[in-house]
Amino acid sequence: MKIIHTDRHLGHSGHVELMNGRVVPAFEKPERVAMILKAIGERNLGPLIEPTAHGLDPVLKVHDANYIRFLSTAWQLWTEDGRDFPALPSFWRAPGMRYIEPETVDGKFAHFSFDAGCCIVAGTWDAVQAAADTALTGVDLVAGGEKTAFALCRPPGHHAHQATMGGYCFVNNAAVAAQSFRDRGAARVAVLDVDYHHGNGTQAIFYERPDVLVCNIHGDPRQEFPYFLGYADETGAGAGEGFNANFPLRWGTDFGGWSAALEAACARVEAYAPDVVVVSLGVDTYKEDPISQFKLDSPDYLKIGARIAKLAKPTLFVMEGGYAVEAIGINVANTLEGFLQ
Ligand code: Q9C
Ligand code: ZN
Repeated sequence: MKIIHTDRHLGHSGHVELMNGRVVPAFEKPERVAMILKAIGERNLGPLIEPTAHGLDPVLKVHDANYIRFLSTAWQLWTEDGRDFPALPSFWRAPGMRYIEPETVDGKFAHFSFDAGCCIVAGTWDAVQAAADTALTGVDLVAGGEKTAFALCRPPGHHAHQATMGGYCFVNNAAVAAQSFRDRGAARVAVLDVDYHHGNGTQAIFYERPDVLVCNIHGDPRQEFPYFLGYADETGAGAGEGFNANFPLRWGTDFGGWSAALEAACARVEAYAPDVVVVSLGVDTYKEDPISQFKLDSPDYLKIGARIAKLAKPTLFVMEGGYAVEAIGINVANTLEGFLQ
């Protein structure tokens, strides 16, 4: 399996987030990728290849132009006022307020974000573009006939909406990939999101469309971020009714409960008969994850990979979350190895 990777993610570093009301170093950090590369190398899972440049057109098929313009200029706007430290929003819109893009930098950060999880530094935009190119290069490989590929995207993407960043995500790499598969001739694409957190952005982007099935297994939003999407009664709308499936699970869920949800999600994917599957691969379901509350253990990821392989579809893995840096490489490599066996 080819692994698509570039060191351009390293520019997105030295950033911060809010944890329990305090400013702390970001959990979503470059060391995550280093550990994944180390484990992949030790297992000989496949060659590393560099992403190729795809430009912004495929990104603009799922994101608003005003939002992408903001992302591309945010650091400049932040620093031209003399701020030489990482950029964070500290205002947000409440329901009932106007949807208007303000002129000033703090107003724009408020307009285009839903939390303080998307800190922007000098190298963030380049890393975000590189992550989208990484996913799109994976699409090239799988649309070109490879059975599978792993897009080692960083930063992750599944929390990003059409015009909103949040949850460490700026551009929705998996959604960009799913749309690109459609544009390259796939009639039906299934997104299977196994990250601990609900993939609210991916769900929202495809919610009214029947051509992309979105299935999510995640922490119950009554307890867990992103809180306001990911409930079981969200089944799609309009032409997309019936093409969204959520499997929320309570804090403390172990592999017994989690794998039952995976089986149900895989049954939905099989009934849909997609041409291709995009897996939003987060391993923050791991028992030692510092911000998550499920109880999966490292050997469980071999079984997850094997169950996804049983779908017997061309499959693009897109990296999402996972913050237990010591184990993230083992857990990702186990998933891919379980798939390949
Ligand atoms: N500051 C992904 O896994 N809230 N994103 C964390 C601690 C946001 C996770 C609370 C979690 C976002 C891609
Ligand atoms: Zn996550």
